[in-house]
Amino acid sequence: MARVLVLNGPNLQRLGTREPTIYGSATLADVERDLVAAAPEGVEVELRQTDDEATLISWLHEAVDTGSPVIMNPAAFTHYSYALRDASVLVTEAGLPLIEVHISNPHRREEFRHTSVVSGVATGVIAGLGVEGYRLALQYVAGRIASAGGA
Ligand code: CA2
Repeated sequence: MARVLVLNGPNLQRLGTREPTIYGSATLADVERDLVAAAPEGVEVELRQTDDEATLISWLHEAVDTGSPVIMNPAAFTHYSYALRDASVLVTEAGLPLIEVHISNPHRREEFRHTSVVSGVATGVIAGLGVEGYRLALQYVAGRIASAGGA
């Protein structure tokens, strides 16, 4: 059984409760339900959220240690956390995919959101497709797992 970690950064536990014009009305629990339902046989999805940078970094270390592919919405950490970038490098250097997901398209928003310090070290980036972006990321990751022969 391969495990995919779906990691979410600060304030995303509030998803679905405000700013619906930007983020839609789905909650993180809805996203989790959708991903678990979409996961092919042999792929387990574990969704987590934290407001704490150190915790998010420790989860990336855990991904390296357990060989788990990562789908990550770093939220506001995206724009300034060099520590998160460094931890993301560890994931991709271990040969594991790390897909950066944003619900909104940060490039259509305020200037400070136009910079991602994570994108340059991520395997790929999905932005602006709403919460569907998580499922598209899972589809890609599941394909990578399958072509690697599972695990
Ligand atoms: O578009 C995204 O997914 C973001 O990563 C969301 C972050 C924002 O800082 C990034 O620039 C883009 C904000 C997460 C806040 O989450 C909430 C969503 C809805 C309601 C309340 C909080």
